[in-house]
Amino acid sequence: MTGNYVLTDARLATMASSDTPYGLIEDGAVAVSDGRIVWAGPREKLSADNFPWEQRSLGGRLVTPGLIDCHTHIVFGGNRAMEFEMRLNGASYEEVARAGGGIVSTVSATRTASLEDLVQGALPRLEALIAEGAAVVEVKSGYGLDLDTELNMLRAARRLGNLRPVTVKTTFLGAHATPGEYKGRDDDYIDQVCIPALRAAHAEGLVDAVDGFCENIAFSPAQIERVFKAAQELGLPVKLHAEQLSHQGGTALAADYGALSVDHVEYATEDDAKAMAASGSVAVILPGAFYTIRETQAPPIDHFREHGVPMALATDCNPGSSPLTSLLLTMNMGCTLFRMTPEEALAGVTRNAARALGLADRGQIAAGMRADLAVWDVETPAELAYRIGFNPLYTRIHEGTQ
Ligand code: DI6
Ligand code: FE
Repeated sequence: MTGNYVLTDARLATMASSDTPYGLIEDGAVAVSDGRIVWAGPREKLSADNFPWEQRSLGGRLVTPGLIDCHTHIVFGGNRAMEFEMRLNGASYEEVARAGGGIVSTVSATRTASLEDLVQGALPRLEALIAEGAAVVEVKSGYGLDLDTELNMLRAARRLGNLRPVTVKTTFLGAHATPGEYKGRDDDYIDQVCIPALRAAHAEGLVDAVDGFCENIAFSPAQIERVFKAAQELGLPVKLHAEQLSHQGGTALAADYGALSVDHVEYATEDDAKAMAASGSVAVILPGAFYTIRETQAPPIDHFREHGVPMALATDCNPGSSPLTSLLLTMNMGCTLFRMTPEEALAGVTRNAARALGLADRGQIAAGMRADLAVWDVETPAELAYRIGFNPLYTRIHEGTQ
């Protein structure tokens, strides 16, 4: 289905601002024209005169905005199942590292992969996300850590968006880790590799946003700030992995730079929440990583609520700390592990995820938005977050095309 049409007999969880939870419209209709929503509301108010187009009944099914995974690392070489197994057989962190495990193993597998290998490796992960209703997926670099491979990762991400009916947003994450050849010389890596690679990637039109990993095992706020300054010079928005394992002050820095989002944030404080509220940054909650590394410090959801910080939820799909390709399971984890409400969980993979990517015309069912829709075989929106390991997607529409 494409072109101009009207969807009827639909229960709409519009996620648009409204007095009703989920912006719910019980017996709704959506008019779509050339990939955009031109009208959405109660069916009784739909005038056939205005939209004399083909009508399609959805049989009372639930319709949500197409889902958005606003934080992924789906492009990488190899996998880390071997170290997962080693650890569960009692190997220590050092033994895993000595066997070539950890992030360095992904970096070497990514460096030896061709562009085509990277695309083919990522496709099943992307397809798993799409199969659960994703219409927009963000993809980060950060496993190349040299100029050529960082660019190759981003080219692979762009190609994924051409191969499948999904919108891919790319994020440069050169400041993810220091590669072996720069061991002990983090500052040199930032100045000699990361920032030049960012400029080269931007010159090739490969960068929608710039990210970093601010952590005691990664980069300091001062090092991240140099990357943010380079992003600012290029006119690119920033976001940051911050306060995941400890409190380093990355959130305050990101807020100072008007970050689109601050991600992980388990160790963020109330002051961090206030700074994020003031800068309009989204808190991107990543329960897959929390679960996988068996973290015990939950993000300060109450502070985010209290200070009006919008919360998104994302898979953080990566081979080490979150080999997760299900947004529905991510929603369930956000509710069960962090006590987010099912409505917050759905907002987290729609409206607020769009905002975390700086996308003003996605994540809601309303006139003017892109026609990204997910149609579900469920009665209530809470069922999406409630069930575990079940996919009730009936169909998905991306930019007006089914
Ligand atoms: N935070 C994480 O948990 C991952 N990266 C990041 O910035 C870890 C990535 C990996 O182990 O491959
Ligand atoms: Fe991440």
